[in-house]
Amino acid sequence: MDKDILSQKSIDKACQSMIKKSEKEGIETIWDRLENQQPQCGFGELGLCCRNCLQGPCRIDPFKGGPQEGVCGANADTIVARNLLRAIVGGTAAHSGHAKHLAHILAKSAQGKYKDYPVKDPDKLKAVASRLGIETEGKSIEELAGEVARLALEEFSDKEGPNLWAATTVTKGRVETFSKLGVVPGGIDSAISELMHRTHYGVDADPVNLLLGGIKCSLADYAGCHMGTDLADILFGTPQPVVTDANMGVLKENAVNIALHGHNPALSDIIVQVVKEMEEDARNAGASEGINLVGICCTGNEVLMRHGVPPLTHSVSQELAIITGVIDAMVVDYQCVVPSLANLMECYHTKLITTMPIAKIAGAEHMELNEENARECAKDIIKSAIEAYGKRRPEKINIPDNKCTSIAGFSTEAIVEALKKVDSEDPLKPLIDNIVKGNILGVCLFAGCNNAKVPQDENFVTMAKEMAKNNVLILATGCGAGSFARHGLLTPQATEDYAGEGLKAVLTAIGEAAGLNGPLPLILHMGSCVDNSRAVDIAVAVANKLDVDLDKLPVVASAPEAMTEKAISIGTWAISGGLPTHVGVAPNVLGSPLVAELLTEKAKELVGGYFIVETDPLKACEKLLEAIKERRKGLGL
Ligand code: SF4
Ligand code: MSK
Repeated sequence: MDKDILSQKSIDKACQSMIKKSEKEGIETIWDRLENQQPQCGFGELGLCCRNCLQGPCRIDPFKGGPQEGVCGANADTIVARNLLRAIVGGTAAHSGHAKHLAHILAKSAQGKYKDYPVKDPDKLKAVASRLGIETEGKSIEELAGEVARLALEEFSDKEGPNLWAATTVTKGRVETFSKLGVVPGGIDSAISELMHRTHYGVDADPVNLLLGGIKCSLADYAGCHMGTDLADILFGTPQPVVTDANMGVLKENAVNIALHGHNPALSDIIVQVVKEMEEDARNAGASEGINLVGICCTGNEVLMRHGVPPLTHSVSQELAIITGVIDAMVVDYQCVVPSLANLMECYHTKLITTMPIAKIAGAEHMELNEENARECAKDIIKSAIEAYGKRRPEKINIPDNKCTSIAGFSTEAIVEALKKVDSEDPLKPLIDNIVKGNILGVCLFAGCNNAKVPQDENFVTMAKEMAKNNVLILATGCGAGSFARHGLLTPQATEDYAGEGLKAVLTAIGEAAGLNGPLPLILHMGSCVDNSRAVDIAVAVANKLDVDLDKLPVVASAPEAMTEKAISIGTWAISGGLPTHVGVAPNVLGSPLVAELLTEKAKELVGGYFIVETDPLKACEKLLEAIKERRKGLGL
């Protein structure tokens, strides 16, 4: 295949070699299906197609020559806004569904019913409990866990008053702004159902009111993300820096390779815990190197952050993992798991194992997680992978040798710990001083997915290098962080190679003080998609210390290859939190100039943050740097 065509699909060399292999073997991948879909529907792209009732589907003519209203009279603004809101509600349901699952586990753990899920981080449990206003003195860990879990589950209900996970984790200024706009969410499930209600046939038809509803639901999404992070840390431990390798070169021909994929650590963490007990079985089955766990997408991020499980690949390249011919089982929970994986089972020996009752795939084997007996379930799944090892097809095996060192595990707590090495009394001071002095121009959080419409990783890598050159401190989560891992950007060497002088000096000073004998990595990997909440915690701490609100900080966000509904809900809470937020893929809102203007301009007056839509990565950097400089000016820096 032509090299240019290849790099239009992915700039990751390992992925490129597997794309070539798939072509040779006549196997269809995500990029082929994207091509088969061309031309994609222009109405859909612009957000101008509505099928919210059986009188539709209705389409609005963007060129004004045809109908300007659907059968019910809904115009372009209403239809575009409603469609956007239905994406936000999808994202919110997914993030908070993940958090609710963990809350149930914590509740049962506290009752002594889920023995395999003891509290791993009692300090985090106490910190979360205190933040929520729970008295911690004189209570056992089980009592506290029970109270936190009960409160967490109440946060989904039709409760009165603000959602605690949102209200207790942002600045006072944000709470005031949200209250003034009437967008403070109560229960998360209530926010979800309210948004489904108001986007139903014949309910909310005012685009401004609709978008305010979208902001409210996105704040419920934020609450769900933060709860997801908190509860995962309580149950599985708060991440600390770990060193590992990333990319497909981590696969081992002589080991049983098991890929952990999806989002929730509820099963994957247990698999990591029991894998040692199964090594002997693997060796007896002929796998001389035992069992090799690897991660994909955000489940991969969860086990990378807490256990150093090597990240294999992400998002659009998940099919390519199977095409290596050595993945014996791909164990999936939920979210971002493409159904096409099952098609590959015809050509490869890999077992695709679904594990959640809400996420089955026709053609996959279903081995459901039973939390009452999680370790046994995990062992059964590993046994199944060992069986599959014996069915490998040697002629199909081709492991790319690309891999690079990666450092991950930068939870908020770990970052504060590293800063304490510089100033034990006042850990945020070195960070703030360097922002004030201009050694650090600002902070950028890179988040979100890969998207088959964008050459995989190209926007992430181009933008990170450019922002770092301009002395912007970079945080990353989700598949974006995975992309940086696969391209060697989560290393001290990347700091040497790409950081501007000011940033390099700061990362070196902190790294040396932390005993690393060199700088911190160029980019700090903070975890999975829900862990964007960790980045908010840092920004909120800095804002509180400076006594300004979040919308005054030189902090920006970017999802340069955004894809899922979850990315849309996160982007919406990021702008609501006051951040200029870049998206590198045009969202389906351009059919309404009014909605587009509300999101990219008017939002600034309402919440301080706003969307920047720019598909060119270098131009996007210019705009983000401009936004950072404007904020610095506002602070008198
Ligand atoms: Fe058409 Fe209105 Fe029904 Fe949408 S809700 S499909 S615009 S009639
Ligand atoms: S997994 S939501 S493709 S980041 Fe969180 Fe990656 Fe996006 Fe899924």
